[in-house]
Amino acid sequence: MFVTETAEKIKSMEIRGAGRIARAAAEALRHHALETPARDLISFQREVGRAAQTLVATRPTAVSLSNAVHIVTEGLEQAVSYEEAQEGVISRAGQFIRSSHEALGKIAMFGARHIRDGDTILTHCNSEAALGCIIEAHRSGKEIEVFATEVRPRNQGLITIRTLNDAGIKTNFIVDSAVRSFIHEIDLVFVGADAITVNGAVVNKIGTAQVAHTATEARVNVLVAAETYKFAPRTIIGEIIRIEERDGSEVLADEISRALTHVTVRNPVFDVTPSEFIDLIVTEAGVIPPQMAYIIIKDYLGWGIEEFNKNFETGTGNGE
Ligand code: RI2
Repeated sequence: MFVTETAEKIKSMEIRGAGRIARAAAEALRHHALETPARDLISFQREVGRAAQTLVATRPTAVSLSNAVHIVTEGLEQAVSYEEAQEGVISRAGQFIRSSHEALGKIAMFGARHIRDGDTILTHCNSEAALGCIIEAHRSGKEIEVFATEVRPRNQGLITIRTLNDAGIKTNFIVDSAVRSFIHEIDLVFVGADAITVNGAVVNKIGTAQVAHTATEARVNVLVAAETYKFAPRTIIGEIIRIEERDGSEVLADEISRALTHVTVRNPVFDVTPSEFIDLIVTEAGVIPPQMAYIIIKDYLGWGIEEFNKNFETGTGNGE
C-alpha cells in the first residue's frame, strides 16, 4: 500500500528533508483517498485517520510532517458525505503540495536578497529552502562561494555539494568539525529548519547549534530558510519538540560497537539553536526575526491554542 511504502521510505530516510517528507505525506494521503476501498463516510474517515497516524509516526521531530497531515485532513471529521470527505482530502493535498513549491520560490527570492556579491556562505546539511536562496543569488549574477559540511553520520553534505556543483557554484567541502577553522572566511551562514518553536528556537540537523554558536561568536550572521509549515503550533501550549534519536549503527558499525561492551553510541539527529544565535528567518510570508515566531504560528497556522481550547471544553485536553 502506498501509505505504508511512503512511511517506510520516510523512516529509512530514502525520502528526507523536512519539506520533501511533508509533500510526500500529502501525496500519500491524496493517493490513499483515491485508492482506499472504504466507500462510506465513517470507514473513509477511519481509513484516512489511520494513514495519517502512520505517516506522522515516522519521524517525530519534523513538524512539517504533522502540519502537512493536519492541513490535508482538516475538515475530514466535519464532512457530511463520503464524496465530500474524499474530495476534501484530494484538493487540500494538491493545494498543500502546490503552496509548498510556491513557498520555496518566494523564500529563494527573499533569501537571495540577503546575499551580497562576493559573499562566502556556509551551509550545514541539505536544505532545499536554504539552497534555493544560494542558487537564486548565483542565478541573479552574484559572485558567491559556498562552504558545505559533510554532515555525519548520514552525509547529506554530499547531496548539497552535488546540487551546488550542478548549479556551477564554487564550493568547498569540509568535515563538520572544521567549521571553527574556516569561520573567518565566511560572510553568512544559511541553514534550513525541521521545526521552529514559539520562542524562535530552530530545530535543525545535529551540529547546527555549534555552527550558529561559532558564527555568532565570530560576528557572522545566521539566516534560517523555512516555510511557515515548519513552525510548531503546539509549542504555544507548552509541547516540547521531541528530538529523534536514530540507531547507533548509523554512527558506528555494529561489529565494532558490539565488541566495545562499555560503549553506547548516541545518535540524536537534530539539535536546538536558541533564538539569540539566529539573525533572521526567511519564510514565504517575509523575512522575520526569530522573536516573531508566535505571529507566524498564530496568523499562518492558527491551530494549537484553538485545538487545545476545543479539547479542554470537551474534557480531553491536558488541562483536565
Ligand atoms: P528542507 C533535514 O532533515 C535537515 O535537517 C534540513 O536542514 C531540514 O531537513 C530542512 O530541509 P533530514 O531529513 O525542508 O536530513 O529545507 O534529517 O529541505
